[in-house]
Amino acid sequence: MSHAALAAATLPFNGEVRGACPHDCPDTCAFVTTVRDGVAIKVQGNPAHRHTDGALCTKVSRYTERSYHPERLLHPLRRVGPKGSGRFERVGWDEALDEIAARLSAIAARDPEAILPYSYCGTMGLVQGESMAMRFFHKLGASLLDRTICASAGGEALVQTLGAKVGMKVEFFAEAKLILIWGSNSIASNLHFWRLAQQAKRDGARLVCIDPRRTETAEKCHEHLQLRPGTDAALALALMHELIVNDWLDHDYIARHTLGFEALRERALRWTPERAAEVCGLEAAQIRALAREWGTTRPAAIRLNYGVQRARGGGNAVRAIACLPALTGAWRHRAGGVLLSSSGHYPIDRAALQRPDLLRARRPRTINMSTIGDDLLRPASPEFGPRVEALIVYNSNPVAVAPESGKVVAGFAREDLFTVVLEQFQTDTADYADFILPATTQLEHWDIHTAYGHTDIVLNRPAIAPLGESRPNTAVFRELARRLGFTEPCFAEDDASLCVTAFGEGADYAELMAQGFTSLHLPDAPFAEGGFPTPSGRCEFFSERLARQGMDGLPDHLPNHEAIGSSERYPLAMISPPARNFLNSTFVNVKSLRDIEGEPLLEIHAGDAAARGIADGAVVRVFNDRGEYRCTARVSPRARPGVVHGLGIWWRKLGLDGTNVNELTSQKLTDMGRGPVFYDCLVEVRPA
Ligand SMILES: Nc1nc2c(c(=O)[nH]1)N[C@H]1C(S)=C(S)[C@@H](COP(=O)(O)OP(=O)(O)OC[C@H]3O[C@@H](n4cnc5c(=O)[nH]c(N)nc54)[C@H](O)[C@@H]3O)O[C@H]1N2
Ligand SMILES: Nc1nc2c(c(=O)[nH]1)N[C@H]1C(S)=C(S)[C@@H](COP(=O)(O)OP(=O)(O)OC[C@H]3O[C@@H](n4cnc5c(=O)[nH]c(N)nc54)[C@H](O)[C@@H]3O)O[C@H]1N2
Ligand SMILES: [Mo]
Repeated sequence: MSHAALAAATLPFNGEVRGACPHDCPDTCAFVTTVRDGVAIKVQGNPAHRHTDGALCTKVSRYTERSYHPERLLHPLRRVGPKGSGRFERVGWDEALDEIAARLSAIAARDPEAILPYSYCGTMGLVQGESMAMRFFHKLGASLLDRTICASAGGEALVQTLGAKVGMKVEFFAEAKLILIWGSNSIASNLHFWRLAQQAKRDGARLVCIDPRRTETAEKCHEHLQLRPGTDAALALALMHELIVNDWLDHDYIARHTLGFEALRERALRWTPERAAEVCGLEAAQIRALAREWGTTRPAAIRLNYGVQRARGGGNAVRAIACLPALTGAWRHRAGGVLLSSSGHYPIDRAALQRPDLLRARRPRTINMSTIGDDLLRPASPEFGPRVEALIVYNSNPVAVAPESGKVVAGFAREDLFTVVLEQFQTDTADYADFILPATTQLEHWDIHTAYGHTDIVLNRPAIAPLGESRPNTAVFRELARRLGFTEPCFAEDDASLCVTAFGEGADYAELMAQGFTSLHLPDAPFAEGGFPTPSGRCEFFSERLARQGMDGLPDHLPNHEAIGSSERYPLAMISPPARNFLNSTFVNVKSLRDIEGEPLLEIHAGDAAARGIADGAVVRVFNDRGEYRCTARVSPRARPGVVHGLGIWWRKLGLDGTNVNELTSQKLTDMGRGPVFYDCLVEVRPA
């Protein structure tokens, strides 16, 4: 189907429009928006899409409340007060774009690498994400951004072990007889997988949750291993130990489809359940029992999620866990194996979308988004290059979500930094902008979506006209390109056409237009006969590529940067997983959802609370050398002794003292993938 057919699709004044949930969640739901007299009146799950199964989460079923929110940004704004004061005046689009273009041109004339884009997954769409924006920054020669803030440690680990971000087809979890839910609060952050796990449970499967927090998911599993944060690799190695000594191995699968078993065997034999139990804070008997289950149940599957890889050894942990299915030949069955992310299955034509050829011979430096605090404060130097002079933020709220907020805020507060923020709302980040440009929401623009928790493509058609003067991200970069004199035809491509460019011949657009989604054609059991997309074609227990980089070729347990017991002043380990009714920092400003969450909370074990004279509901100071954050203590059976949970990610300005939990997190990085270590953070807590 040509893009003309997509573009010809007009906005209905009345009717139903098929779309896609844009949020950063494995489920990527297909939804249907009901429009009456040009107004979206409700958003519902598309009943025809089996992964959505007609049901949306609480957050997205309130999507119209977000789109029509009284605080939606509807006009371009220019700063009038000091940086961060949040005081702005209304300006016209032409005035805003002319001034932004002039500022960027002047900086680019000196050194385009002084300009930095900052974006993440406010929308997961391929069009409103990195398409026109990347073309613009490539042509400009701006610094590149290493987009590491969420998943790069685990992603890199999958690439090194399985060959790509690939795994089981999610639908077959329903047929498994044992499911390990590992580092995932599925009920909160992967709801549509949880429905499949429930189906498996009704059919007799055992569910085991591995999580330092007793989450709502952990409560509903048969078994919960409440380990210390950042100790998963030790647990996985001890499971291997037991598989080996009890010979619960698939020798044929190992011989034909894996690499490095002998070396892994030697490593794993050093990890007795007793040794791992000591590290993990578990009982050796629990580890033995889990190994027996994994070794003797067929089919057996692991729903691994990104919670395990937000600590120093996160990459190694994912590598160790990803080895478990090959050891037992679990991959032979379509309901066996592991799924962390399915995003590597999609044939996206990124070169066509992002046009890296526009860089020509230039090779701009790359800045890691997870250390944006330090990088904004860094002076020019031969190693670093020029000081960052301009920042263009879209699809992200770094002042709230990036680690070590004290530094991030200090960087954004630089009066000599020129900051443009494309946003739907006046977030903590938008407060620091020189210009805020109002962005459309998913109901108002075209996009096309892959998923990381299933294997369908979902198309998003606009259901209503843009509210106020808001514009899609693509429109802003097209206009800036024109003002900077970029004449390549790719800067004129419209959004419907970009949807087609994303996959070209690789997707069935007629089906996408007709039903809103289309499935990739993949085998049910992708690695039943091996065929891993690694260099060796095998599941790589030992990775030559890692060894060549001077790293350990085998997975191992790496203690946290800030391991429990390593500091006398800060004895408590803090993790900060998402609050169920927010999506990262998105939805925090939707009052009905904020009312459910109540206020920023710190969950703490009764023993730890009593030792500090902290009563349930008391306001506490949570602090370390990086900063201090005040919130309300919830003495809670969800916390194990020694571990506290600062549920995220509140807007700073909606918190008790204008900060949030990232005031405490560090800019240290993971072992692989240069990722952040949000869940590797020691603190102390006192009554306020
Ligand atoms: N409702 C809701 N859904 C979301 C999000 C949201 O903010 N809210 N965020 C979305 C995004 S961006 C992502 S990346 C995913 C995140 O979802 P997940 O990939 O599931 O990751 P997290 O929510 O970070 O953590 C999941 C669980 O891991 C646990 N955990 C923390 N540290 C460790 C550890 O060291 N070992 C183990 N085994 N477990 C640990 C946490 O307690 C938490 O219960 O969810 C997406 N879905
Ligand atoms: N302490 C702690 N910190 C964390 C985490 C944690 O677990 N603990 N999780 C981390 C993880 S996993 C992630 S992924 C990051 C998430 O960090 P971000 O990707 O920054 O996610 P959000 O906080 O949801 O902010 C996205 C912003 O994009 C805006 N947006 C949405 N759609 C559009 C659009 O079409 N155009 C424009 N211009 N803007 C749009 C939204 O309004 C929202 O303000 O946070 C990380 N930070
Ligand atoms: Mo994420």
